[in-house]
Formats: sequence, C-alpha cells, structure tokens
Amino acid sequence: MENSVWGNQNQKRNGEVLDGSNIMELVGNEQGFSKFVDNKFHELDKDRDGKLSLKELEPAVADIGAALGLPAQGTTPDSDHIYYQVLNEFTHGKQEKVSKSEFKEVLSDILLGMAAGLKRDPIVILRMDGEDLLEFLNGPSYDEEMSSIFSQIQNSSTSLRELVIEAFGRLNVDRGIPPTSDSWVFNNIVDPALLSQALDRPVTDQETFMEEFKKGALSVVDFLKEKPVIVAHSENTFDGSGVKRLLSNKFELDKTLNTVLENLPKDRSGNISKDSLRVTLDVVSPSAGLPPVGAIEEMDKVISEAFKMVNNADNKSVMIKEEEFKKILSEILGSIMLQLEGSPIAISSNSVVHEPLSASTTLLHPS
Ligand SMILES: [Ca+2]
Repeated sequence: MENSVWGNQNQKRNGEVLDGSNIMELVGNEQGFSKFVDNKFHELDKDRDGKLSLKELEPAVADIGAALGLPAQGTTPDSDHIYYQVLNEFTHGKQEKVSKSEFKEVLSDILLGMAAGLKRDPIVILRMDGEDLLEFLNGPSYDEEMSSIFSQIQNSSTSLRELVIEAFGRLNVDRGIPPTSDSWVFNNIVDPALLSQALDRPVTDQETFMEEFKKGALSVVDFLKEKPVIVAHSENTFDGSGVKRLLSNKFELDKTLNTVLENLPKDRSGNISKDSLRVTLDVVSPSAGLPPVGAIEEMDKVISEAFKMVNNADNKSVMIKEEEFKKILSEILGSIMLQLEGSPIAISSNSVVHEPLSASTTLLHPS
C-alpha cells in the first residue's frame, strides 16, 4: 500500500496517529501540491478538454466522502446532502465545468478543513492482531471484569451463545476486541471462532459462562492472528468551542452562511422559508465543529432543544428576510454552544477500516 496523506498506512504498529500533519505538509508545499493537483486533474479529466465536468468530478467527490467517513452515495439522505454540498463547493453552485485553478483552490480548502478536524480530534489506527486480547485474557483484571459483565447481562439472553456474543460486545478496543457490531468482524472473526463450541443451551451459572467465554476468546485470538483487523479509533469532545470560534468570527460566519443561502429556494421578494433552518444548520455544522445530523444521538437532542428554545413559538414555515434568517440561525448556534459548554458530549468511536475503503481513497494518495 502506498502512503496516503492520512499517514503512513504501511506502518503496521499499534497506535499510529493520524493528526492531519501529513495533509498540512502536502498542502503547504506549493510545488508538491501543484504537482499533486496536476496528477489528480489529469486522471479525472477523461476527455482531456482541460476542464472537469460534473461527471468527471464524481470520483473525486466519492473519495472525499469516503475520507470524511461518509457512507457510500445513495445510503442516506443526510450523507447524500453532504456529497451534494461537496460537489457544490467545486462548481460554486453553478452546474458548470471546473477549471484546474478552481479545482486546486477547493481541494486545498477541503483538505485543510480535514487537517484541522484531525488536529482537533486525531484518529488512532489500531492493528488488532490478538496480542492485546491475549494479554487481557491472561491479565490480573480479567476475572473481575468478566464477572462484572456477567452480572450485568446474565438475564439479557436466553442462550449461552448469545450471552458470549453480548460479552464480546461489552469489551472494547482497549481489551483487544474489534467492534463486534461491524458485520465483517462478526461474520469473519466472532461467529467462526465460536463454531466449535456447543453453546446452544440455556445459561446456567457464571462458572460455565466464564469457561465458555474464555474458550471463545482464545479462538478469537487465533482468528485475529490470521486476519488482523484495522480499527480507526477516535475520541471527540464536543464542548461548544468550535461553535464559539465560528460565532466570534463574523467574517467567516457571514461567508459560510452566504454560500449556503445562495443555494436555498427563495420567494420573489428574496425571502427564505424557516423550514430551511435545519438544512442550513447541517451545512454549517462542519465549520462549527459539529457532527452531521443523525451521527450522534446526544447531539441531535441538543440541536432540537436549541430549535425549540429559539424557534418554537413561531409558525415554522413562515417566509422571512435573509437577515432575520441569519439572526435566528446565529441564535440557534448560540444555544447549542451554551448547552455544550454546560455539559460537553464526549464520544468514542471505533470503525473497522475495510480494504475497499482505503483502496477507494486514491484521490488522497499522492502518486
Ligand atoms: Ca473534461
């Protein structure tokens, strides 16, 4: 595998950190970045007319989406909306071909945005090859931790098999278990590892559970040795500081809002429906250091609370002037900021890095 701007993915050691520094280096090197853009542009410009059509931009947009961690296009309306926004960035909302200098400018903006995000919340790449799990199984905290898990889940499952699987789900990457909610991990590691055990029987006592769990876990160790799983681990804290930064920078806030407002439907007097507030907030979210809607349940609660507080009394689909629209949106952002400052949301996420994903982000690999 070649080096990507995310970091050197060839290094198969634990805890490799993607903090955006490689991206900064790439974009900051004028000559190197020009060459990078030249190569990518040439690859994408299939008909060699020196411009990129919407069709020719598609692979670039798909790569950027994958790099942002979005599901494939067509998966959810929310993620499709972000893809649409990325494409709009390139075409400036006009459905026209894109020149090389426009392509370079937008790509640089997008990459620097990603780098800033990674600097704030670095991603740690973990290679799970069974060693950490084996260490945990033989370690001093094992018995206590497993019996605590047993007491929490003993009544939740009817069969021993389900209970063992549930217990794997309770152990996280710190214990050397890749996320079992990932279907690849389940189908290729957990499920086959348990095949040789007779687990289709009722749960009786803790001792039996402990014995069967350990057998299963040792078998998982063997499977991980054969097929190590790469996991991208990140810990994000949303404490409102990103929103505060955006709100305190009037110039950036205006620039961001104007770009969004240009693309919103308006009536003949140029008024905008309050219905558009939600979608506008979504587009502004990355600049405010907020996750996309639907990504984090706690965050969605904070946001709907902000909408209730600022916007609840009025008729929600009323048409309002652009200035009023901006003012309400700023108030909503302010409310989100205050809520997050009061009680920050901390999220730890683990996603399995599958080969197809890393292979598809060719745009971001300097060649
Ligand atoms: Ca072309």
